[in-house]
Amino acid sequence: MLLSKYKGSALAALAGDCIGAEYEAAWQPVAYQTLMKLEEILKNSQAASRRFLNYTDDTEMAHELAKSLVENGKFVAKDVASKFTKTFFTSPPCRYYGASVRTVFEKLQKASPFSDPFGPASEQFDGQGSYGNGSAMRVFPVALFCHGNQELLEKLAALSAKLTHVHIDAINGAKLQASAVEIALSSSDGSISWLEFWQKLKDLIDKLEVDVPEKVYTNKLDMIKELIAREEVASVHEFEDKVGTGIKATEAVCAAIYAFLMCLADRQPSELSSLSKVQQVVFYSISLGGDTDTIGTMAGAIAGAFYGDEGLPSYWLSACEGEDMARDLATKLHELNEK
Ligand code: F2R
Ligand code: MG
Ligand code: MG
Ligand code: MG
Repeated sequence: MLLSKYKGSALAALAGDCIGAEYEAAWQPVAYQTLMKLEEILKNSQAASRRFLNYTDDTEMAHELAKSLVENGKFVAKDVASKFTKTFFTSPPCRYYGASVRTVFEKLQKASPFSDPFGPASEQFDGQGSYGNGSAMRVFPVALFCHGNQELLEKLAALSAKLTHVHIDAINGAKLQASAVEIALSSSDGSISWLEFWQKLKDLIDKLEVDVPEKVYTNKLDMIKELIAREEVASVHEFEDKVGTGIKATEAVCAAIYAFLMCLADRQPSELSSLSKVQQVVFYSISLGGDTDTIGTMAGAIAGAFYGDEGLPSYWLSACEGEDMARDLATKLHELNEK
């Protein structure tokens, strides 16, 4: 069962990125009908037209991080920085990296062989660091690598973030997202309520934000609880207004968590009822709009870790570039964790 959860996490993360990327530039809610139309296309697509959904920076960086953890059996900052940088400069334009992170890779490349892997990130935005969601979008392999060791998970989530993102919100976003995947790996459908899941995340963020004046995650998690608990489902516009779906880690990470918890609470839209639970989470997260590939990949990583890979249809996965790599890395991370 644990192997199914590892594969579920990596494969649903991939599907969330590949499917979400179809809508990322639209910056508006995605109608359920649009997503169900894509579902029909995927279901009926012939083998010849398979793998037409490209993954983006989210998956590319997650896979490089996973490869490094697998090859070294531990987190090696210079190696991850080297893999991120080499991939950035050799990947096709369809990866759509964040606008400012290029500067980090240019500086890392200039200072090769990566003598100061954390230096360039700490110079971003006049020393403030990036608060983009790039730290969290790629972090799920850390959760798979550290499963059962929360202290190590938080340490490696922070270190992997700091290679490109040193802003406290980006670091805490990576810790929160990785912890959500860990809670999902450690529990099962029926064994935990949405409120218990939420409470575990709230306890963590209370600890992480104890010295953070703004407490953005604390406030957004409280808002998420309020929205899920109330009778009327929030419109996507209300959600965008109160929590957000944008490029900030504080928005996209909370949106992914909201989508997962809404489905765990059985409050998913009836339009998606013919789908498996993992599919529902991925589609629901994308329907929120905004940074759809990133919200989709993070919601997918949590949902796949919770429900396993059984609910992921082969017609979804065979449409996605990177399926074999995702499967292989999940299997290797599982083997490593078993040792
Ligand atoms: N870049 C994209 N999507 C662009 C859409 C492309 C579209 N498909 C098309 O056809 O055109 N997606 C990817 O970027 C996000 C992850 O970004 P990351 O790695 O966090 O990058 P970066 O550059 O560090 O931050 C992103 C932007 O956030 C703003 N920002 C961050 N920190 C800031 C600060 N301290 N002060 C002010 N602004 C800050 C800047 O605008 C950055 O450029 C994911 O969505 C991934 O999918
Ligand atoms: Mg992306
Ligand atoms: Mg907004
Ligand atoms: Mg994105």
